[in-house]
Amino acid sequence: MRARLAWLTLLVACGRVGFDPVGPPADGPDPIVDVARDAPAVCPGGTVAITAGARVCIEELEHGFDTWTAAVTMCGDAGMRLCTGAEWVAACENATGLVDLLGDNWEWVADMVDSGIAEKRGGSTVCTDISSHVITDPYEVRCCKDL
Ligand SMILES: [Ca+2]
Repeated sequence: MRARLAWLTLLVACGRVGFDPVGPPADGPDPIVDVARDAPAVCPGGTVAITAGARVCIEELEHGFDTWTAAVTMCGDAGMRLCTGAEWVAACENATGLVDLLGDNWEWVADMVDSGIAEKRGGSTVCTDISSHVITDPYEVRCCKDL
């Protein structure tokens, strides 16, 4: 009897046995068998995982010069999006394996500074340096994807 009580106490402590006055959701997944939710996410090939508030995958290589609007479209067509300035800086300060990120040509990021003017990064040797330019001129592009 004491062993059964100890076992039951352990199950309750682990959340395997309990009292649910409401009951499970009518159409929701069973939390015990929903293992996919906890499966580790992996960045696609050619990208590196960074933490910029949330976990994000950023491309290792930049793309050639394009307008800001074309950059948004290109990243979207690849199932990604243009990196935000914060993501770009986080990658610059913490990630390894990224090519031509700093001290190279400027790269568009998603942030708009004003109507028709967007932010760009990477054209200096300091990660936090920022520039902006009219979106119709071409600069390099690097895409991100939520992890
Ligand atoms: Ca670059």
